[in-house]
Amino acid sequence: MSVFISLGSNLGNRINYLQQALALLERHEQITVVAVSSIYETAPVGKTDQGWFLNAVAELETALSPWELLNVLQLVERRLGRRREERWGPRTIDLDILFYDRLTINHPCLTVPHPRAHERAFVLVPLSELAPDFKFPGGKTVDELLSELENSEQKVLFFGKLNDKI
Ligand code: A4P
Ligand code: MG
Repeated sequence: MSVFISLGSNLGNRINYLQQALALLERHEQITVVAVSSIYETAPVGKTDQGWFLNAVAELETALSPWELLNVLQLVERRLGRRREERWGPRTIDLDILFYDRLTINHPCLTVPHPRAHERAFVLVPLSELAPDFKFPGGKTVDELLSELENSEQKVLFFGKLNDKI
């Protein structure tokens, strides 16, 4: 299955956390990292009194079910020192499933497609590098949603390519 995930970090050595998360996913027998976007430095959304994030999006190919994949993402988060304290608070690494093929899941513990992805520049900007024409459930493409956000206040600055930073 083709899967898109988002990666975010705003604590400690942020670039290192993104890189380590991808390395751990790549090491999993049933996960292949197909593509990784550039990294963007982004102003915090939701809870705004915290440090800026580094965000990226990756495309995975996996035979794992969505629930198995969620489990692996949470294991990786824990290995990288993620502590679940406050919702939307600072974190070493946050790994979210954006899309799992064309599947829709509505469960309190797993909502796919990610319910807030379409309104978040920190997701749409990196996603548009990998899949600009990918259609969201409402029928709009990544680039269409992005152009609707043009006048929003969300700050997303190009930070660099992962390979140039490590
Ligand atoms: N969960 C449900 N659906 C999913 C999914 N598609 N992928 C559940 C992953 N997890 C999913 O997540 C809480 C629960 O969501 C999990 O137990 C899982 O079962 P969490 O990672 O513990 O908590 P969280 O990340 O604080 O909450 P949430 O709701 O995932 O937050 P958001 O909406 O993802 O926001 N600003 C910038 N600039 N960059 C960011 O990366 N991230 C957030 C987190 C807020 N502001 C940000 C950023
Ligand atoms: Mg999360």
